[in-house]
Formats: sequence, structure tokens, C-alpha cells
Amino acid sequence: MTPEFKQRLTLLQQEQHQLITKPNQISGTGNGVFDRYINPVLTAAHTPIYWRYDLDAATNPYLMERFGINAAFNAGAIKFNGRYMMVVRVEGVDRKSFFAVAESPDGVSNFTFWEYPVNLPQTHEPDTNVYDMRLTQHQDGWIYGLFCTERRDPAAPAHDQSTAVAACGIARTKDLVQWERLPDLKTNSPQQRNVVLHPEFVDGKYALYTRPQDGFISAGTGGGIGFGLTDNMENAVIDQETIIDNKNYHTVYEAKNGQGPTPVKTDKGWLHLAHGVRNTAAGLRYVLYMFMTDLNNLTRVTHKPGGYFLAPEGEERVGDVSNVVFCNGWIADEDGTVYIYYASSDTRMHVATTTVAKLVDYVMNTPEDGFKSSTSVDKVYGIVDKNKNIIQEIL
Ligand code: M1P
Repeated sequence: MTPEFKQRLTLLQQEQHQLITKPNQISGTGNGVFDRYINPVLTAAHTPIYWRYDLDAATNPYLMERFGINAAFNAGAIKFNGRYMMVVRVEGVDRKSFFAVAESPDGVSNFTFWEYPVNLPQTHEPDTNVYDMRLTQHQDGWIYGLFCTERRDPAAPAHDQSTAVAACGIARTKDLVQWERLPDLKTNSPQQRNVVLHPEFVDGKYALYTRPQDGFISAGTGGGIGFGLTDNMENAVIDQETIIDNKNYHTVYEAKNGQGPTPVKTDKGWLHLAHGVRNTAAGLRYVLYMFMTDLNNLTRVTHKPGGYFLAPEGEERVGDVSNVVFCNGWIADEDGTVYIYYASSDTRMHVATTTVAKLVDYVMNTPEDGFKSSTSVDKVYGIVDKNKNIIQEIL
């Protein structure tokens, strides 16, 4: 090993150590609903140096990166053995994604990748790309990971090398180390993405949130957050999908939407976090929004605040796919704290914290979308009128 090699390796290690151990603090006063944090919790630079570099000076004398990592984003999350775990979508510079576990002692800092990425078994039809795992600790005792598996569309002509088919891949584990792969979900929809397993049985069956779609990018005549039941997960088939939360004209989810992480049960109903997409002159804009479903009838949306819950801000707005926030993992802790792990612009992971009580208040007391400018004005009038006496007191 030359002195240059050794010096460069030391620098790489020091830089990464500083990055991983950097304390993370709440940023600003926030909006009262949740707190953002100053630093992202995971980036491509958090991935182990020994994944990216051949550390043998004889075969890599310049200490060059041999396997570049482009991004670390769209992570599923779960509290496991007292640690805050993310199953992260790690994307190489070759554009292929894979899953890797990163854990933290406090949920907001010190996220460290496990030694090896997840070694995901294949079905008879190998995946080209896998991404966006949703983790569900199910009543049946397994931890399920539902994710998107993407393969080239067999009907695409040779000149078209980008048309793909998205389906819901299914794997399960007891320890996040060994994964059992199950057959992909079958539905009547040509494509599926953003499929999430509900944590409890419904009438003795497994319940899933789906996102039927006609095409790979566009939801087309499909779309909306669907709901369906399957008898088992070993050969999951949904015969009937009911749309519980549709796309809607002139909303933040007018182009498409999708269930985020597994819903959280509260005494008032199930809390859902989802993403909504609308088209702009600058391309698609992805934001997060929330709604609540009935405790006993999961297809009934009981509350739905108007507009977005969380939208890309500042540096979050820039990345590989700019103007995007996406969330497929959150953790509701025993003390009521909720850790929302969201990705920005398909590039990095952030955390926002809040509580179950605040989210329930937000969902139940934020006005619904009125679908018209005049209704927005009415809402402001209502708030100002209610505030009148208080304004006079405090001014
Ligand atoms: O690029 C933004 C997101 O686009 C897709 O989400 P959806 O299926 O709702 O359009 C996914 O590819 C997701 O991974 C990505 O973050």
C-alpha cells in the first residue's frame, strides 16, 4: 500500500465517519404539524466504502470507486429489536436499485448500513429492477416487504427500450436478513405499483392497498388507491379492487396517487400517508397528503385534509427527479412519536417527526378540499371571523 493510497483511504473514512455521526437537529419552528430536520438521514455517501471501493492496493492502486452508488431513497421503515430500521432503495450508477438495511439508535441520526445489501431471491421471472419496499409487521407473525418489480415489456418493439411492466413483488422475513420470496401479486390491472399490505386480517383474509395503472408512468384509466383482499400471501390474488381514494381534478393528486407506508391504527381510525402527483410546466410534482379510514370499514375514508401534508422545500426540490417527495416508511413509536421517513427528489432520505395525537388532530380538523377558489376564500373568512376577538386582544 502506497502512502497516497493510505492517505486517500483515511480521508474517505474520516469524511464518512463525520457524515454518519453528524448530530441532527429540528430545523426551524415548523408548521405545528411536524418538524423537519437539518440534515438528510441517508445519502449515497452513507453507503459503506467497502461496497464501493476495492480496498486492495494491488488491484486498485488509485483507490478508485469500482461500484458507484447514485442515490439512497424511498425506504420502508420498521422498529425492530429496539432499533429504527430502514430498508432503503439503493440505486447504483448503473440505474439498478436494490434493497439494503440501515439502522439508527434514535431514529433521526447515525443511520448505518448493514454489512451486505438484502439478497432478495428471484421468482421464475427475474426482476430487472426492484424498488420502494413497504414493510408490514403482520398479525400472522411475518414481516412482509411488498415492492415494485419492473421488467421490460415483452410486447415492446426492439426500438423501444424503455417500456416496462411494473408488478408487486412480495417477500417476507422474520429478521430482515433471510428473505423468502413469494409469487408476485396477481390483479386484473395491467400494472401495479405502490402496493401495501394492511397489518391486520380482514374477515380472515389479507388486505392490500393497490394502485392499478394502465401504463408504466401514467396511471391512465386506472389509478387511485385501491383496496382488495386475498386468501393468502403464498399465492396472492386480488379479484376485485375497490378504489377508496381517487384522483381528482385540480387537486395535488390529479394525475396519480399512491398509498405510502402501512397505515397506523389509532382509536379514531386508520391514519394513511400517501403521495399525490400533479402535472406542471416543469414536469410532475410529487407531494405527500393524508387521510383517515374507518376502523371497521377500511374502504370508507372518514377524513381527508385538503391539499398537501408535506411538499418538497429548499434543497429537497433538487435531485435526480426534481420536485418530488415520496414516503413509503414511517414508524409510530410506543410513546406516540411518529418518525416519517421521506425521500426528496429520488435522491436522499430525510426524517420528519410528529406524534400520533398531532396527526389525528391534523387529519380530523384540517378543512377538506373545497375544489374551488371561492371555497378557499370562504375558509379564510371562517378562520378570520373566529379569530377576530383574539386578534384584537393580541394586537
Ligand atoms: O419519480 C417519482 C416516483 O415515481 C414513481 O411513483 P409513482 O408510481 O407514484 O409514479 C416511482 O417510481 C417512485 O419510485 C418514484 O420516487
